[in-house]
Amino acid sequence: MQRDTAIFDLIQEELHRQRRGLELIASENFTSLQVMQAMGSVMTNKYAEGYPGKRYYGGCEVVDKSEQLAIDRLKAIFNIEYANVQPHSGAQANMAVQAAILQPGDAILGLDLSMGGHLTHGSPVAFSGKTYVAHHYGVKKEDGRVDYEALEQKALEVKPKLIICGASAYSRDWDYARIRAVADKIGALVMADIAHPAGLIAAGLLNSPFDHCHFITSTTHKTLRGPRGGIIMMKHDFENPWGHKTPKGEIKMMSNLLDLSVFPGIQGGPLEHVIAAKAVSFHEILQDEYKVYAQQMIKNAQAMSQAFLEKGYDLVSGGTDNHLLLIDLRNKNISGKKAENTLVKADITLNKNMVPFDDKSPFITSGIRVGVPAITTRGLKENDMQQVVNWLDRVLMHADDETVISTVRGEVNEFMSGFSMYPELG
Ligand code: DSN
Repeated sequence: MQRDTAIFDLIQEELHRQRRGLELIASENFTSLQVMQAMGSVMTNKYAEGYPGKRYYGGCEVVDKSEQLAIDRLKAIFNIEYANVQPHSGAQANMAVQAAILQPGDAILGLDLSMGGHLTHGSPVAFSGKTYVAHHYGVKKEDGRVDYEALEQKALEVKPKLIICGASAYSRDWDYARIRAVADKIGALVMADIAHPAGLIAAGLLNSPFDHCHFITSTTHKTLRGPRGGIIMMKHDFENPWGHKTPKGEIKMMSNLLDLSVFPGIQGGPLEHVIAAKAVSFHEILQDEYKVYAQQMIKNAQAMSQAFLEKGYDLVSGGTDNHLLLIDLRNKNISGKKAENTLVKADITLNKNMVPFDDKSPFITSGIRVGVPAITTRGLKENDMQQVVNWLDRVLMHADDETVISTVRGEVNEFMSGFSMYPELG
């Protein structure tokens, strides 16, 4: 068959784009070569609907072992009893948990999207907001931190069956115990979506939700540095307090409900090539080097935060506990959209982001989100963060000056050429 040069040329082009730029999108990372090799393997050819040992197809004896390894390694990372590694994405993981325990029209309570929350936590444009009656809590205007008192008041008022914590643009740690205490008052269950900080939690650098939240979901491609995908976890299995009837009778245990909710509830054949790659990344997380990486993410985020503050940038909540910063650009007279579009011309990628109490639309935004997982993987250290912030500042303060932008781009490219990336790929 004729080689598809069009796509392979584009893959090469993307490799060069990734190599030469400063990647500051907080939800992106660079996997190891062996993670990519597992993903681009013959595992992609296999149909394996079902779970290890209970499949609807023959020939699953090998993928059974691979999927079981992924499950066992994930359980070892977080010291938990239950893991499902089949969700194709974080959105699918969240959908599966909600579909397992809720009925259409049930009330849920999650962090408002405009305050750092996620679409799958009850946004009206997503399945969660369309299927369930979604209520939201927010952050406090004075310090940008989750308003736990308002959360409690709202929970007592609307009595959600599920409280969701976790965010995609929140730079502070969570008080999971406090949220569980609220949930217990009203008999609600709690789901923590740790897609962003999962790697820092795995390394023991942030509060752990596992003792407090009934369900924990995550993606595998952000701070966990694995392939693109989702996972669902529970520290302990337990009986569904609301019972659950299926055509085959009542199902009591949450582990069964969650498995059934992923397949056949919302997905068909699992992506066994991605699951194999998840297993490889979980193996990497269990090594000592991963902890060093996670610690470096924190050091880099702290150093970056300090450098931005010294230049007068307005960080939401005044700083960070994790791997990202949310910056309100209103005092710098540039919108998030213009910042994103200008920085990309200097080979610096990040995303525009609404900030709490934003007066601009999600297409414009007043802020940007800056993350360190990818540059930390490249090998940048805390001493490099001042230079990174200097480049961002120069571009943002000269957003209409093509000479400045192209000079910064040259400096960024030259600097990043000193951090080798996938040398095996030529
Ligand atoms: N899109 C992810 C992020 O950028 O945080 C969340 O789904």
